[in-house]
Amino acid sequence: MRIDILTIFPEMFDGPFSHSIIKRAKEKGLVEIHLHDIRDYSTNKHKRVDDYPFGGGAGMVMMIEPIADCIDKLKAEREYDEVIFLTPDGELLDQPCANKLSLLNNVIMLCGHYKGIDERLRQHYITKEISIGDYVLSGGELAAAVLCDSMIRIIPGVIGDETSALSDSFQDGLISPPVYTRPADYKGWKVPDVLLSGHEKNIDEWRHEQAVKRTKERRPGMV
Ligand code: 6GU
Repeated sequence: MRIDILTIFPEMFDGPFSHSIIKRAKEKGLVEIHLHDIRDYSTNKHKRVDDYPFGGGAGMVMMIEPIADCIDKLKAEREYDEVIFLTPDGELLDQPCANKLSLLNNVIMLCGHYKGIDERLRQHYITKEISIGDYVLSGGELAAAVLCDSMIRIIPGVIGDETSALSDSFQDGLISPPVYTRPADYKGWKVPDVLLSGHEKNIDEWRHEQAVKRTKERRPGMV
């Protein structure tokens, strides 16, 4: 998978993409992430990428030209499956959505700022709009990092233990059951006996019951 991210804050991605699973995915050659500073595509001498909204009102709007030029350049180099705009009014990201997106080859992600982006970009360039939840962030960067993580971690081969990503909460429509590790008794707080029993069938049953119980309690709409 190749992901091209258009942003005015490329440094914001330094942290999230240089550790843990995404770092390993990059090292294994399973994903390439390319950051593009939208300001590099500004033709304005002050490198401006935003301007006042027509019709007046508060806030600035991200201009069409620098973003369109950057996307045009990328599209001339390869075919893209989706051009995703990260925006609070987009489709809500959930596990099925991340699963589908993890199958794509080439993806562009556009991080918005200010009051929004010129509507003509949404009409003529954007193929998908995604939000990571019903709250407002300062910009699309953190949302893009979240979206990338959710897509990349489930690419086959990224997580060593193949079953691990599939047993995540939400992957089977259930929240994951509780987990424990040593010591079996910490100051009198004991691990459930069944997990120490070595009885695989009982353990599987217990885990499933716990998953259903948790899902009913925490996400009643899911079961
Ligand atoms: Cl994608 N962008 C912003 N600015 N805020 C958000 C979001 C995206 N998703 C949830 N809140």
